[in-house]
Amino acid sequence: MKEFVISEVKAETAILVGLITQDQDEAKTKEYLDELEFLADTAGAVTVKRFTQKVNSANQTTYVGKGKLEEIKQYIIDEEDADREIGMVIFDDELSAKQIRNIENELKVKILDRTSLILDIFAMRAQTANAKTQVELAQYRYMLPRLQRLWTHLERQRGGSGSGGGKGSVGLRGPGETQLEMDRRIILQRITLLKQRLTEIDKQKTTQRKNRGRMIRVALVGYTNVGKSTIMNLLSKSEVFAENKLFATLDTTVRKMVIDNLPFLLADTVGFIRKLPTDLVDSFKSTLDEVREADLLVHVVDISHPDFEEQIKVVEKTLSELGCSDKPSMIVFNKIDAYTWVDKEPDDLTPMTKENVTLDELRRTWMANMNDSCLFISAREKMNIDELREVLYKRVRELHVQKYPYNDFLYQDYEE
Ligand SMILES: Nc1nc2c(ncn2[C@@H]2O[C@H](COP(=O)(O)OP(=O)(O)OP(=O)(O)O)[C@@H](O)[C@H]2O)c(=O)[nH]1
Ligand SMILES: [Mg+2]
Repeated sequence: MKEFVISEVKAETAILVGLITQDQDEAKTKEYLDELEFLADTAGAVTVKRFTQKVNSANQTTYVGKGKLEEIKQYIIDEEDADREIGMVIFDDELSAKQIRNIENELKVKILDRTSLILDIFAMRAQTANAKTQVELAQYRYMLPRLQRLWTHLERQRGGSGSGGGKGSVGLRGPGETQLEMDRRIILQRITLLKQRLTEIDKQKTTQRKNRGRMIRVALVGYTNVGKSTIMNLLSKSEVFAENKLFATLDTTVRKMVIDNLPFLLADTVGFIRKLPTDLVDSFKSTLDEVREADLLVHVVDISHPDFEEQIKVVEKTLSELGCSDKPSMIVFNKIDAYTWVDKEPDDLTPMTKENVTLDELRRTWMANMNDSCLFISAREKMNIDELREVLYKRVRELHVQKYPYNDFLYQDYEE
């Protein structure tokens, strides 16, 4: 099978490419590329250069315009001449088969896009059979339309050339085509098998979940790298892997928690990210079941991140795609220790920007917006953790009484 796009990323160098469009101004593109660089770093690639281009929309055949592609090509050649090999070029948006093929032909290096890079990280992170199966399925789903389009294109070439022996198809027809068709069939078979496997795992998980008894289920959700696992570890004294990399968590971990005699379940889940295709989210269905079946969502936000407001929107959008918009929820603003702002002098009359907002002002605004159902903590510095426990206890208890009115535990508690 031809290995394209999805390939191992070692300690190589990378060039990043993004577009500045009507929907994505220069500042936004910079933020996206910062994130893409972080993703590349997580995958083990060092970014050496960024290219951006102002356009109305992405070029259908080469993503960037011809001139820009030429510029990138020249850069790669110059670097190679100076003995600095460029390992790959990573594009910030998902590329079509056609775009990949054209760009690859031109640049002659490995081409990745945001999606294949994320999938690469997922593949690296996957630990359990469940996660591995989900990632493999997602990778094939990514590959299939790209193969298919390649194949349709050859098919059309043959059709146009009359009785099969026409020009343009020499060397491509026959074995080439069969090979692609075979690849496609193998991938389809593999997808079916993986889906069956996931259904099996799903069944087991559903049984496991049923056996969990009458307990309220709380899920930590949020953008990647906001501190979900750190909070999980702190609250449950468990040892979930947490680090300053994107997608440290791929598998859900569920821990039984007890606060003041009240037992409930706390789940740590995979982080969300921008520009993640919906069908990819779908591959992680069983991971996300924990979110779907939760009674309470604790949305964790990294308040020290300059884009935290957009991250909140992305998470809310993903949650609504999962049909979870109406669930009881609360927001936990984490990393208050790392929040910074620029103080304005009293006589400074330039307009306030978001960099000038103090933590207190931010807190007041959000408390008002959210009817007080938000909290400000630092999981790392253990600030306001008792408050978090208290609020969690209160919310879980309310939900518990609603859901299991005849629970023995609560009766006991009431008599006290
Ligand atoms: N400054 C600061 N850093 C924190 C805080 N909480 C977590 N971190 C750091 O943020 C990074 C990400 O933390 P994780 O707990 O792995 O985040 P996550 O949300 O589980 O991330 P994914 O699993 O990748 O989605 C780690 O380096 C943590 O040490 C905090 O309160 N303050
Ligand atoms: Mg995590």
